[in-house]
Amino acid sequence: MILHHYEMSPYAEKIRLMLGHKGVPWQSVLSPAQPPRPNVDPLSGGYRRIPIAQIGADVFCDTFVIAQEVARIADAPELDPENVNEADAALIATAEGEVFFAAIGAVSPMTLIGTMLRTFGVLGTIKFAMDRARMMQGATVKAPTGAEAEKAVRSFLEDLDAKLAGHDFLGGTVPTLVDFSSFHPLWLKETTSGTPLDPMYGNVTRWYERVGSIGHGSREEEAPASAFEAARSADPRPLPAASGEPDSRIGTEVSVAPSDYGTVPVSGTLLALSDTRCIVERKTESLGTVHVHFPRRGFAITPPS
Ligand SMILES: N[C@@H](CCC(=O)N[C@@H](CS)C(=O)NCC(=O)O)C(=O)O
Repeated sequence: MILHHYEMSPYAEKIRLMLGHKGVPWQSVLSPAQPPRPNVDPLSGGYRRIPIAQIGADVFCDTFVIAQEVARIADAPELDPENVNEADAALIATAEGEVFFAAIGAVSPMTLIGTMLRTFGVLGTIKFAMDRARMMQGATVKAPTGAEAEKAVRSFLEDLDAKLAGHDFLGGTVPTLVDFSSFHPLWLKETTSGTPLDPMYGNVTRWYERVGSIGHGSREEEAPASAFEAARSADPRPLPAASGEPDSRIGTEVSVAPSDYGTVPVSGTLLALSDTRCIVERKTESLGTVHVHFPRRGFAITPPS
């Protein structure tokens, strides 16, 4: 698996830890923290968010489908988002929704600016802030700030602390998807604020240490050209067998885009649709035929824009 990511990306951290946990060797192709991303756009067709994973000429957008691929490669059904129970699904939705956005809003603006300046420099900080402001314009999610954000993080920590009493992991004795999905928003808060988690939540801080120490496993740096070559020299894998009533959109040109934020559409021919995934074919001059996989949930499939 090739992972297109940047170091500071919390969603990428979720996948890096899953790969490390399962000992799946992976190739890392680093992306800039904001578009333009000529290093990965030719593969995805312009999908705006990070991470993106790739196996040959199959490209996976969003950690829902990436986690499914890791689960498949590692034969680890406990990492597949389709297998989570209702309580874990609710916790994941809170972690990756409200808490993910609150994690930034809960950090004081001065601290945030300091972190950005150290990471991106002055010009980079201005560009980054403008990019993220643009990305959130028209977004259907709203990022809480100040006291509201702090309250959301605190209430999540309290909930986690109670759930972790007497357990090493949220999933019990071994880490499961709910652990990685709950970890990365707190990692975002810790890395942007430069402050460790509140030690008052002892179960959480011990668990956080445990999950963080899993590490990234066998990671190898690659240049974007190697990822392009991997796509060019492979055929997309066979499509999953169709089930149920055929959808009249199969075989037509469509645009697929996230419906919440970073809503840049990817266009191509709709090849396959299941309850949870859609696959779009892109015929490209430089890389040949590429299949791009998206989750159904949180994504809109529309006639091409
Ligand atoms: N639902 C997406 C969310 C991904 C996401 O929000 N990623 C952030 C970085 S961690 C992002 O793409 N931010 C804008 C960007 O990097 O351009 C997933 O699970 O992959």
